[in-house]
Amino acid sequence: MKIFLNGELVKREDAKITVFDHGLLYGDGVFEGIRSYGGLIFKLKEHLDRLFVSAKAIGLVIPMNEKELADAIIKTLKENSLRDAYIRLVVTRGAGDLGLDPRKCKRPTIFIISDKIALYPEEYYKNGLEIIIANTRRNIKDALNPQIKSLNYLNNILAKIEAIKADAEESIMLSSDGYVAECTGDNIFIIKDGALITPPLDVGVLKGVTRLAVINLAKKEKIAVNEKMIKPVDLYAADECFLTGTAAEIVPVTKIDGKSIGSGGPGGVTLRLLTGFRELTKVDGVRY
Ligand code: PXG
Repeated sequence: MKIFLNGELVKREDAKITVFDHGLLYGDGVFEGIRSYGGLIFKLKEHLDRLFVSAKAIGLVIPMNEKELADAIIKTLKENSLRDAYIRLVVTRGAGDLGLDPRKCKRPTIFIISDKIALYPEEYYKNGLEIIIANTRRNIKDALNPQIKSLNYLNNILAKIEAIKADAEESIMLSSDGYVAECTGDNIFIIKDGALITPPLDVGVLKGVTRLAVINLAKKEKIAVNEKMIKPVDLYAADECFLTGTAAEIVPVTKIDGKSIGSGGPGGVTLRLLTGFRELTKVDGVRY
């Protein structure tokens, strides 16, 4: 396996960065998780755009432009002969000293890891996930805006640990004022009376690439979409529920906090959207 590291493709065992990298010392950096399907990189521009938005928000100037990063991703995929891949693109503040001061970091570290995609177990799609609402609240926007896909994922990891302890597959995180925000690595949707509902970005959630693809897919299929505030009680009363993310695609949720959602199995609208989404991944992407 070859890793793209600061402009070069190096062997996995040689892909090393210093312990003084602020990505490691402070979680000071940004990243993207991208996927390719049969030689097509899905929504590459959307991911790169989001990376630059995240970087700008933390005052990090990426020393490569979008075209150069896209070329680097393609080069890495080709070098590893990957057609169906998971791509992790990371940009850190770079090597600095032991203080927080980002000015001490002279050059951002850029790396790209590509690997075979580890698919979610088929039973998740057949039977749906059992998830919980975590006690850990999502970061508040005024502290660390969840729209920044930063290397600082402790907030999400704490909620993930709650899920693991509860023997659940995922955690829903609420905003500080108690509205449904998102899961630890996925956005959330419910279906009520045939309409799709998802929390607005304002609640403090990541602007998921899959989220937007699903919203557009639903509109095309004449399914109403409402971005509005969701309370836990609305979740329990939903007809259907699903999560969206690059790794998950669209995965049904059949139980929340031990309560069955809808019929207790994956819902019809969810499955219809999943079929549509998988069709999209076969045709919509950057070919390499
Ligand atoms: N919310 C959060 C907090 C995320 O980290 C999403 C929503 C979904 O966004 P996208 O753009 O992927 O639709 C994410 C993304 C993994 C993995 O390995 C997680 C993500 C992306 C790719 C892989 O668990 N999370």
